[in-house]
Order: sequence, then C-alpha cells, then structure tokens
Amino acid sequence: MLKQKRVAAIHDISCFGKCSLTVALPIISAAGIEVSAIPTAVLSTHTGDFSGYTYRDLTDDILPIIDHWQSLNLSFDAVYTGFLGSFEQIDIVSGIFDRLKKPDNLIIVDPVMADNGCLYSIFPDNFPAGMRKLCEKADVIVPNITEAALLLEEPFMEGPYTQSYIEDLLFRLAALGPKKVILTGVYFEDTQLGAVSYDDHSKKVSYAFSKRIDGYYHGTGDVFASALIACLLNGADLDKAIRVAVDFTVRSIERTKEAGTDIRFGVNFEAGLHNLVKDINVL
Ligand code: PXL
Repeated sequence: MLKQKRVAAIHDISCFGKCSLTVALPIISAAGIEVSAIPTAVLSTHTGDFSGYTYRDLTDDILPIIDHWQSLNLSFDAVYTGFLGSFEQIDIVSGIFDRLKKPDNLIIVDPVMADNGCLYSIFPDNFPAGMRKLCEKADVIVPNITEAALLLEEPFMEGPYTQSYIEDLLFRLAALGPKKVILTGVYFEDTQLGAVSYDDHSKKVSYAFSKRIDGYYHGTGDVFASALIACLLNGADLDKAIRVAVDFTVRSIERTKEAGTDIRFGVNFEAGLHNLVKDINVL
C-alpha cells in the first residue's frame, strides 16, 4: 500500500452545528487520508444564527502544538485552514505555513470570513486584509464570492453573474499568488448554483453546476472544501474534484431539507460518505 497522506487541519471546533473540524475530520478521513487537527477555538455552536454560544480562544496553544509536532519530525501533504478565531491567529498561521511548506505539499486556505455580501459580525474590518496575506502564501484558495470581493477590496456584487465577471475574479485572485483558485456560490441563472476552478498553470477554467436548493444551510462551504481536498489528495484533476465536491454538497443539502432539519444544525453529509468514497475511487 502507498504511504498514507496526512493533512494538518487548522480550524475551530464548533461542538454543535456541523462545520469546520467536525466536518473536515470525517470527510477527509473517509477518503483514506490522515487528519491531524489544530483547534483554533472551542465554541458550543458555530456563530451563524445562534446566540449565547461559548467561545474559548486557543491562540496560545497553536504554536506549542506545532513545536511539538516538529520535534517529532512530522510532515504533511497538505495544510488546510478555515475559520480562524482572531486576527492574531492569521499571523501565527502564516508562520506555520513557512514552517510546514515543502516543495511538493499543498497549502490550502478557505478564507472563511463572510457570506451573502457581509463580513461575519465577529470579525474586525481589517480581517480581510489579514486573510489576503494568508491567501498570497497559499497554493489553493476556496473563497465564496463575498470573500473574493473582500480579498480584492471591491464591493460585493449580487448575482446572477456573467462568465466574464467570474473569470476576471478568478484571474485577479490567482494574481495574488495561489496557483489554483476555486470559487463557490457561482451562478449564471437563478435556478442553478455551483463552483468554478482555475488552474493558473494550465490556464484552464472549469465549472460544476447543480440545481439551486432554497435555504441557507450552514457549514456547506466546509463540506465542499473538505470533499474537494479529499479528491485532490487522491490525485483528482481540479475539474473532476469540483464536480464530485459539488454533487456531494448538494446531496447533503437535499437530504437535510427532506428531513426538515433546522438549517443552522449543519447538513447530513454522513449518509453520503460511502458514495463520496466510491466517486473518489473511480476518479
Ligand atoms: O462554516 C464556517 C464557520 C466555521 N466556524 C465557525 C463559524 C463559521 C461560520 O459562521 O461561525 C465558528
């Protein structure tokens, strides 16, 4: 058997309301990849539409964890970051990228900070500038359209979008540094929704659409990014990886909607894991 791949996942743990580490760990593990976790904060729930959640900041624990890992000579095929608990953590994570980067591994940044045209209320106004610095160091970034606009310091545009608008965003995001850009929340007509990828090496742009399901289901960005990483680390091309990740995410939303689950609770991705593994095996 080939050597098992290993990912360092740097996100919060929201104890209820599936997102961040409680999504990344099972999805990436199901694809046969080892996940080592660095929790950036522990919350009783995620911050979207819940009030009264607990929040324990773990900023002071991050570097000692990395120091210990490096004393064990651990190396990683990818470093995947998402929700960061504070502005200070951005600098810390940037330093971690320098320490864990290798010529052949992937630094993957999901610049989790905004959606639907708004910066999440817990983040200060200078947060996007910090996230931009992280994205400049990444090999792969996975913003939604709101995050893309914030990274490029321009106003958010409502959809439906045009192909030229979307591709211009992709090219300008790639010019920040990442060689692969995946943009989520893309649609050219109101009945569809999907993702687009751009590979700055081959210059190839690929789209993966599905039918739009109404309702804002929480944690779906993390489900998508985790499935994408599961595919990429199993050797998938970017166009196939976004197709599989879109289908996995949409099926998870459909299942959750059919069950009538509260949209804040996260989506039922668990029931689709065996199909994800099958899809990855035939990539
Ligand atoms: O899914 C992104 C996310 C992750 N972690 C926490 C969040 C959010 C989005 O709101 O609040 C704590």
